[in-house]
Amino acid sequence: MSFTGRLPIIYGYYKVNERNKENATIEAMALITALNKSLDEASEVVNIAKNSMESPCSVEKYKLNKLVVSSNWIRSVTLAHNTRLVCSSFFDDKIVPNRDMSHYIGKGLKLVYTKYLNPVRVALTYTITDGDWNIFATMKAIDIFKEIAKTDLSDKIYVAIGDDWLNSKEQILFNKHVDLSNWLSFKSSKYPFSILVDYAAIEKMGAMMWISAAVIIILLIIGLLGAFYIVFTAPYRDLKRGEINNEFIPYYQLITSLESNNWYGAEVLIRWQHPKKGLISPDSFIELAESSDIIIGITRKLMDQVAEDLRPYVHSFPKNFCLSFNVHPRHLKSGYLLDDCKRFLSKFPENKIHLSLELSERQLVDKGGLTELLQQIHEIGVTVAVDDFGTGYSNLGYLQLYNIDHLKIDRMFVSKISYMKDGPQLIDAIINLAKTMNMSIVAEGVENQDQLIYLKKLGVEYIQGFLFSKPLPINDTVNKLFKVA
Ligand code: G
Ligand code: G
Ligand code: MN
Repeated sequence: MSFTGRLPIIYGYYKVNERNKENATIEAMALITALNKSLDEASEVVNIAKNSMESPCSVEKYKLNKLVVSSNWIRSVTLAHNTRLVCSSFFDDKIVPNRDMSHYIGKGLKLVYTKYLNPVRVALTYTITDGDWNIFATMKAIDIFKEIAKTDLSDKIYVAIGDDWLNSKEQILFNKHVDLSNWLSFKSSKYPFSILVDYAAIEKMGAMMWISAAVIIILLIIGLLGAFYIVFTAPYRDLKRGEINNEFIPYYQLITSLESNNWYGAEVLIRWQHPKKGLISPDSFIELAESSDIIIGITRKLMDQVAEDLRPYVHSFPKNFCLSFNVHPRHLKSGYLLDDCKRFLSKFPENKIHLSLELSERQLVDKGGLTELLQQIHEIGVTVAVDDFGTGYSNLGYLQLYNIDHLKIDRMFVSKISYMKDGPQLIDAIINLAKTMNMSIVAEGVENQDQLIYLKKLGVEYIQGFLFSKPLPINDTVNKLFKVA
């Protein structure tokens, strides 16, 4: 049965069996109609053949042959005196005269095996008796079962004639002792036969179909879940692969010190050197990375890569060159951050490098247990910056609580400078706040002279932005640092 043929099964076991029961009834009724029709023909043929009783076979044989040829179902018609062959459309009475025909002769209907209906082995005979005479017609079992044999139910349907049952495989089952209580039985109103249907077997078949449908559905669900898993976790798995293959690389955005008129340091900004998609900006992947602990591994590897990048040049760096990393709260909570910082610093000569951690403003609020960690971090000379200041919550208590060293003014405030020159600006308040709290100030996103002049006037020391440097790969960073054209 095809898959779509099986689909209705999902309506349940009960429905399946109801449907099978209905189908079995339809098949059985069709079989009764077909068998009645062929027996009508047999009855007609033997009644005509009866007229040949008195004449010699040499004359009548031709008539018998004609009867058979012009019928649909009848394969032979035979006249016997008692059980002895007298004349037949099939048997040659001259070669085997007086042959015993009792095997074929029944009371009305009979199922017989016959070697004469080659290659078919089972025939159904229909006999009428007239005095000492028996006249019978034969039909092929295959002709009767032809249609039924094509259906699902063929092996559960039988034609019962007395104690003999005919199945669709052309076998006669004798004396079948079966408890018929769970069988369907249909009796012909015209001839002495019934159609029996093994309903228990049909129920079993229904159960099997139901189970196979359930299995198909379960497999389908598993397949779908698998597909969803593959589709939805693909970006994460790609990220993991990227981490393993060291595809995350540092870019450096140099920060200028207006006091020393030299480079103060650089912010490390991650990039993904993807083997298929090329260079990817963090906007496309950092959120996913930060949604699990993978951000910790990625950041740690990034720190290692930065150390490796810069170690050859560190002797020529301005004193206390500041390297700042963006650090996620997961990393803070992980318990590894302090060690990661120590490891980073250990790769450089003492006092050559100054490590700073950028924590975004909104990540600092309500993080229990942070005070101690930040104190330990300070103790090893690492400083802490609040990133994107002014975009998060306005609770300022934590600036003091955590002893924050630097305040990075978000570029949103810097970008407004050139448009609103008159009167006090929000950025003035932020700068005043930072000064009051003894924090150094880094202005982000400085793109033009107007902004630079304004910030300088307000006493901002550190400038980060495209005006001085875009985020650059290591080679360009080194070239810019040492002013190589
Ligand atoms: O580098 P870019 O200019 O595209 O930076 C976009 C955003 O990605 C910034 O908000 C920056 O804070 C963030 N970002 C860049 N590098 C890192 C990193 O190494 N770790 C984390 N957590 N965020 C980063
Ligand atoms: O971690 P943080 O959100 O501060 O990252 C700085 C972001 O600002 C990076 O995406 C960096 O590329 C971007 N940036 C740095 N300088 C400028 C600038 O002058 N103009 C603009 N539009 N973006 C900048
Ligand atoms: Mn930052």
